[in-house]
Amino acid sequence: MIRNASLLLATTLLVSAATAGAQTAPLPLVPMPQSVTRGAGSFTVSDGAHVGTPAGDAGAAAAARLLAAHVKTERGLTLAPVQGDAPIRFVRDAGVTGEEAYRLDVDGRGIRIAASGDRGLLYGAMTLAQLISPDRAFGKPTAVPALAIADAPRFAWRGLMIDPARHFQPIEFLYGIVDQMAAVKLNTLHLHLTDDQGWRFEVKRYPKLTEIGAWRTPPSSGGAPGPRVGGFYTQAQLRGLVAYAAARGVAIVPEIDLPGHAQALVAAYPEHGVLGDRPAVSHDWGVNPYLLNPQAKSVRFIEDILDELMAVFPGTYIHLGGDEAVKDQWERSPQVQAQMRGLGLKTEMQMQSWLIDQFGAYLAAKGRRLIGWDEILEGGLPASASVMSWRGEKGAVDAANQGHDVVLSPAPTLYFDSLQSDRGDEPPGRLSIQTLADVYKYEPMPAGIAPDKARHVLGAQANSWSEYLVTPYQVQHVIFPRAAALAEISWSPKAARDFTGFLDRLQPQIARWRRSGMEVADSAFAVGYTIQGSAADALRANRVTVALATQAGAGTIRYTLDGSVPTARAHAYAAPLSLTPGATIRAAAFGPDGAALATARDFATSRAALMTRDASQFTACPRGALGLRVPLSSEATANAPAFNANIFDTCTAYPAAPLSLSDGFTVEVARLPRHYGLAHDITKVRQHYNVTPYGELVLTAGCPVTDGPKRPVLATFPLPDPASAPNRFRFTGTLPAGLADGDICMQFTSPTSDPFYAVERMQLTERRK
Ligand code: TNX
Repeated sequence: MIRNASLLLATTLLVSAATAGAQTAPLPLVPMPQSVTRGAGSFTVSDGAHVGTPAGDAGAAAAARLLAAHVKTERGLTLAPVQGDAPIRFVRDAGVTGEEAYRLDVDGRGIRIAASGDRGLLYGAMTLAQLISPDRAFGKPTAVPALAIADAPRFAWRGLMIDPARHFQPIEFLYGIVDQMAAVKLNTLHLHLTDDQGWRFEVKRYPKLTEIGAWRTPPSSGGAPGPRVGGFYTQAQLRGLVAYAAARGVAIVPEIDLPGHAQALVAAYPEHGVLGDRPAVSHDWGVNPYLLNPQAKSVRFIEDILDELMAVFPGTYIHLGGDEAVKDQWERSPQVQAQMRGLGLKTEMQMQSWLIDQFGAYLAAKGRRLIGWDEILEGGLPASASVMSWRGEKGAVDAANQGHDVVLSPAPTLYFDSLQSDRGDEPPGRLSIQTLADVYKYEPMPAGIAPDKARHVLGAQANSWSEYLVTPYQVQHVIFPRAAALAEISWSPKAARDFTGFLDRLQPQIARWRRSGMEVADSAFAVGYTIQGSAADALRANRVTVALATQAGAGTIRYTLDGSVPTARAHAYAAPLSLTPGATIRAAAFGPDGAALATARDFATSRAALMTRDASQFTACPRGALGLRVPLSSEATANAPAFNANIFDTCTAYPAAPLSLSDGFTVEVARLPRHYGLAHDITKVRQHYNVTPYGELVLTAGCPVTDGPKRPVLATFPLPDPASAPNRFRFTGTLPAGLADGDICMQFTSPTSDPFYAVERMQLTERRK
């Protein structure tokens, strides 16, 4: 009896705690709405629930269908859109002002989404889809807590750029991106449709743009040409995409990049190039010299292309690039120089400005607006042109203060080709690491814009440049989950920013993305390992102390030492683990609901492992040099192997190596294609003295650059003939006794032409006592 009473009491306490929890638990919403008021009670949404829309309201019906589609995929519940009234209903309300604004009210009797605009109804639907899919009870009814949401975006341009020019992606991939942009209220998809490496937009009047310009033949790893790669979108395909995106509130901004990044165009139509030669479609990343000719017939050629582009893309903005156009070809062309004199232009920058003006005026006459990368500011800009600022924020500040509309898209923070962690399992990209937190911290309204000019800041955009993103998997990996941070900084009020709260709200969104088939990086939540003190000390003491942490600092870390996969019941990590070298630590972070936030990662503590370092653990020499994390070849589709490399000085260092304990080593080396257009930066590439024809790998104790010029050479290995050697090989050598612990510098002295080399891994062998 007494036992029963206490059981009853315990149950009552549990229930009331759970109810209180439901009212205060963070709502699973990303981006955070402008205002949320919680109420009492809830409304339960079950399988088969009706969703009503006003008779004859096509926009509301579309929003209801989208709601049903998301809830089906993300929560396993089938909702039934109907005309007329229902407990869940969409209504038009002229009092909710703003095309993207909506109100969402939930009480015990039902759910009401109200908006004046189609996009408002749509965003209300996306918010409700998130409220319905917070937990893992797939297919089960869900109680949506009572609340009142009044929501509208902070910025009008919430953009994402996809770069199918560098690596072509199938059209279906873009459909998936549009779906997931809409889910987090991103509304602008910028398609970088042309570049040196490929032309992806079908132009009926100039078919060679895609017959020739859509395909390139990258060198294979042996140096011989590999199979051609590429592809393009037909106008019919793009029209379909535009309509699909419009129905999800997403406008597509097409980009034709000019006058630089135009090598594919010149490959197809050399008569619109500058010097008359016909290049191949480029397989060199970076900055290539081929420019569009500013002559009258080439201006008309582009206008013809723009006519076809505008017929496919009905949106206001047309992006015409303007970035990284080195002017060597214009400088060398008597014809371009004569044109400049004729126009009274003194510099090639002014020539670029003039050219952009021609197109700006052409677009304006058709009711469109030109937008370009911030370089278009340099020689003066037509008033109607808008600027996408990528070289930091200065372009945006200058442009907005001059009265131009601007979009903030600064490298490296909003460059999604920047790696999101320093993990060794991160796929290739730029080594300037921009974490989820970095994106979340970004403030799209730069200081320095006069208050009366703030309205010129249209919003923010992230760019997933795709030199190193070959597969849809890889593109998705850089976009998700950082797109959620982008969505929140561009939609939510600035005052609502709260990274910890965001991390909680992000988990359900990650689950939704995964259920929708997206690859979502777990880099921010995966456990990373740091040896405390030096590896040498650990080896000497036969005791290693390892700290475990996740980048985002979310969840409880749990680990095993017996090789089993950690579960929510595994040991909770509280303080650095002090171990006798040998075991492998396997750890993962778990959320409050006991779900793992990331796949478990391993850390081997064997003595051999403590003496091994791989590419992601090396430091650049000189430290801080521009770094890339590159695949073995430009078309490699696997995430690994990936090599951290500084293409300006192929030197890398094994930091704080336990040399005093080592008697030998193995270095694993990869030969990589040097396929970079460096333009004027070519002078920054460091050539080191080579003795043998293909150069050597020189190992020194300490780095000549940082530790003084004369460093003891530990070993020298001539590099094999690239024409016949495999592209991965290894060198082994011995080390003398008596060396002090310290950096091992690994310098390649190969000629600075193609190829170059990177170290994949270095393993030291332990000296027997
Ligand atoms: C610079 S940003 C570029 C692109 C590259 C990108 C790589 C810009 C307008 N031009 O061509 O893909 O860096 O991060």
